Amino acid sequence: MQLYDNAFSPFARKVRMVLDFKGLEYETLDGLDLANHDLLVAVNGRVEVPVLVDGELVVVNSADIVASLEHVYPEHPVYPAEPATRARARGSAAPTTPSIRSWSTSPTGTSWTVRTPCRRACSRLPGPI
Ligand SMILES: N[C@@H](CCC(=O)N[C@@H](CS)C(=O)NCC(=O)O)C(=O)O
Repeated sequence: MQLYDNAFSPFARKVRMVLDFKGLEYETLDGLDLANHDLLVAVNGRVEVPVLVDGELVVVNSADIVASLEHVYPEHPVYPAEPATRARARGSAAPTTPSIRSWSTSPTGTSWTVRTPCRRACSRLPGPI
């Protein structure tokens, strides 16, 4: 299993925490390292980390990666079993993910990334932090 990762990405960190909790073995690749840019583009047209590659399965977006891991590797569950609690747990992550203003590094430099709630538009404010 291969994780397109980045040390500064809270989304990638979330996926690493789940992989570690489940005791799964994986390799990491810094997807935001310029040297790996083409590799990242090939697996995620949004050019974002994290991306999980598990054989033929390629999953992007941290919440979807966690859901996929939970489905494929149900041992050591990270979601509550009880449906209402599970729905609340999953829903609690949803409002923060699309609108987060994150510090991010990329092949084009370090920037603030602002995402709109619909996640269709993404603009960058100029200048490094
Ligand atoms: N909704 C996505 C957000 C992923 C995201 O924003 N990743 C940032 C790093 S924290 C990224 O790869 N940005 C690309 C860039 O800065 O060029 C998720 O939950 O995985």
